[in-house]
Amino acid sequence: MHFEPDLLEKLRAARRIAVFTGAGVSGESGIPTFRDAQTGLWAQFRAEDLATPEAFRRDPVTVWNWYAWRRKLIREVMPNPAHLAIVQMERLIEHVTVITQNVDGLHRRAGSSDVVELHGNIFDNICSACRQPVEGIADEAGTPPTCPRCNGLVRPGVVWFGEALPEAAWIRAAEALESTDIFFCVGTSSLVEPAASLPRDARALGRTVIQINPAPTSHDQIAQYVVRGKAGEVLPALVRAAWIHAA
Ligand code: BV8
Ligand code: ZN
Repeated sequence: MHFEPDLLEKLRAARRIAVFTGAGVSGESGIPTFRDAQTGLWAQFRAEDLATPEAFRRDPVTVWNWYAWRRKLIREVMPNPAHLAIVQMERLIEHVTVITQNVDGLHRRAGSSDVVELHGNIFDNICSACRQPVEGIADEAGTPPTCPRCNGLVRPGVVWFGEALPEAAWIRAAEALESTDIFFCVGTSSLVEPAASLPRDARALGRTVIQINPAPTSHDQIAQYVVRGKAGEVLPALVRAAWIHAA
């Protein structure tokens, strides 16, 4: 895989790197992306129609079971070479911040030490009524458990469409943009706001923006570099070309 020499130069000179990731980074672990058609039982649903407070209010059992199916799938897969290449970067430069839209927790499982989960984590549970975290839930399929404090229905601790992103996560993402030299945009269709504004903000701050995606996206023109390919192939090759073979 060939990379532009000045891209490799910029990576070698970088002290701090931010890696903004979407569902495409977990694709090679076997987790379907949102743009992929849902499979099996869930084929007739669209993620956007299930990942909403209204869907949970209307049909809590179906929404709870969709998450139980996803949680089971995620437990059975492993981080892939894309996640691992990002961990390897941490050992080669001063600091790497992962800003992820993914709720699957695979960056942390791979070993990334600074992960901002913009849309929460699918294994967290909160009460849909009092919003308190609920620990120790057996989160298999069935009906949603009830909150020990107020008896409200328990729901996954993720950000649904129409809900605000966690303030703390948004602040950490903005801080990462302030201090980073390089901003990778990997495996995201950049359709979901406000996360999709981050690559634009990074470019406006004068950061080097590198887009990695096998398909064109609306953010290609924001990036100084667009690498067409799979994250699990491009990221390991880029780490080797920039830092390993350079030595
Ligand atoms: C908010 C958690 C306001 C849940 C998620 C109309 C226009 C514009 C915006 C809106 C609108 N109507 C509503 C909105 C706002 C809405 C939004 O953006 N909607 C979109 C659909 C238009 N946003 C929200 O509602 C947000 N909240 O705005 O609140 C507010 C403010 C204050 C106070 C109150 C309210 C909340 C958004 C968060 C939603 N939750 N996830 C769960 O997971 O169950 S988002 C969910 O979808 C994922 O987390 C992910 O972020 C997103 C999908 O995006 P991607 O990650 O990019 O994945 P996708 O499948 O789209 O693309 C995959 C990419 O990978 C592709 O490009 C593909 O080519 C590439 N790829 C494939 N294979 C590979 C690969 N790349 C590399 N390697 C490979 N091997
Ligand atoms: Zn409660």
